[in-house]
Amino acid sequence: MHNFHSIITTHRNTDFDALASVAAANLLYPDAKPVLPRNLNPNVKAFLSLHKELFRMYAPNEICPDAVKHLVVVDINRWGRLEGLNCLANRDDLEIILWDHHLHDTDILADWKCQEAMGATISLLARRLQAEKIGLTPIQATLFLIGLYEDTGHLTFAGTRSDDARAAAYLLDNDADLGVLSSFLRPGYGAAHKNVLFKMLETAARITLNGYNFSISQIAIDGHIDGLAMVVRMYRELLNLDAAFGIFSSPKNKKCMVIGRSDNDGINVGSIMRSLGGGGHPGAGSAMLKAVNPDTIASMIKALIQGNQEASVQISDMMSSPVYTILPDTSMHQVKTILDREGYTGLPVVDNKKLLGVISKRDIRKIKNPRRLNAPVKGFMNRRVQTISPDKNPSQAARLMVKYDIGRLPVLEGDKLIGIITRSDVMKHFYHSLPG
Ligand SMILES: [Mn+2]
Repeated sequence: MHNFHSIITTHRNTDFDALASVAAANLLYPDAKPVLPRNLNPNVKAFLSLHKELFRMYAPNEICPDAVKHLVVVDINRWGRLEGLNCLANRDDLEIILWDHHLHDTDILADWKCQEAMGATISLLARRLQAEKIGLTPIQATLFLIGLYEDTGHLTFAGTRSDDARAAAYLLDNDADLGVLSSFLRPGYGAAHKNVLFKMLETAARITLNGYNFSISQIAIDGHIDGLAMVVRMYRELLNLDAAFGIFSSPKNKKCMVIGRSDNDGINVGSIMRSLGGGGHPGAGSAMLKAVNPDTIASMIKALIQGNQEASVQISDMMSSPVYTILPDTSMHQVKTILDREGYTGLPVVDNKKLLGVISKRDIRKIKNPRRLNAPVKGFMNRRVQTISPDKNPSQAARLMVKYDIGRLPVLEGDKLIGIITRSDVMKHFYHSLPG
């Protein structure tokens, strides 16, 4: 038993961001001793067994909690996720410092904290290390970059911030080793993983809801299998789904492990998992449920995705309205004049608010005989028009535009034209910071 006065700790199921943050905090608070939960992610365990001498860590049962007066918590903000230290929650003589990139559900009330929306906690700590000009060894820089890349999906997840990229640059400047990094970020794919993946491929149905394609696989497993998150990610990539969810039930201990991976802004796995009592980021998350039927969990996920969607942007919020339209008897000559004058590439043809077709500049260019320009537009317009309804979302509009190679979609309520949505409206939505 050690009577440490000052300790640094992090969450159970310790991932690389958590381990890296503990090691980085140790550079900022050299008097504090790192205390690591015994429950580690498998690749973290592999890393530590290889680097045992370099990162001296203590287990919670090796220290005496009563002696602790100064606590540094990294990459987590809830007492319940710490190991063996819950008894510290009610102490009022404890000074607490918190470093975390999770903003929700905080119940560790810190005396000082750095809690910011960031792709990884290690980026917050790296920013401070850089500012304080504290030197890093290549091994430290490598570990920190592994944590950063794991939590940000190599800087691609939606929660990634510019400070994450700056931290990555700083760690590369300090000789982070990309070879070592990729060997730890690509965990082993073994027979157990193959079995689970094949079961998922055999059983899971593709679900389409509000224009999103996702799947919910329900797989019974025998005991605990490490690395299921990797299998869910592989499955999502193989089937090119917006999101994939795995409900892994272990009938023996009546527990369900739920793991989600998403590649689409519209399906926020982190918020879905928080609703299920777990946590995570927009692109990745998990939850552990006890004594809940897997079918119930599957319908909860579906309901959450549906609910998520209803709250998000609809076509009616971003369409242009009213729409410049022309009547079916307008001559092609007039149509050409209007298109040139207004700078449109196409116009809907409408009679009494009812959409009859669409005429585009391309259609006019195809006319070789100039005398035909006197004929009405109804003989030239395209009557098979792709349309969209106002309650759909921008992803669905984008999909139709890509699929049919069209730059605008009339928005119909029933058969009435109520607006139009263009490729640039959709682009503006996806690139939140485009002007206009
Ligand atoms: Mn993290």
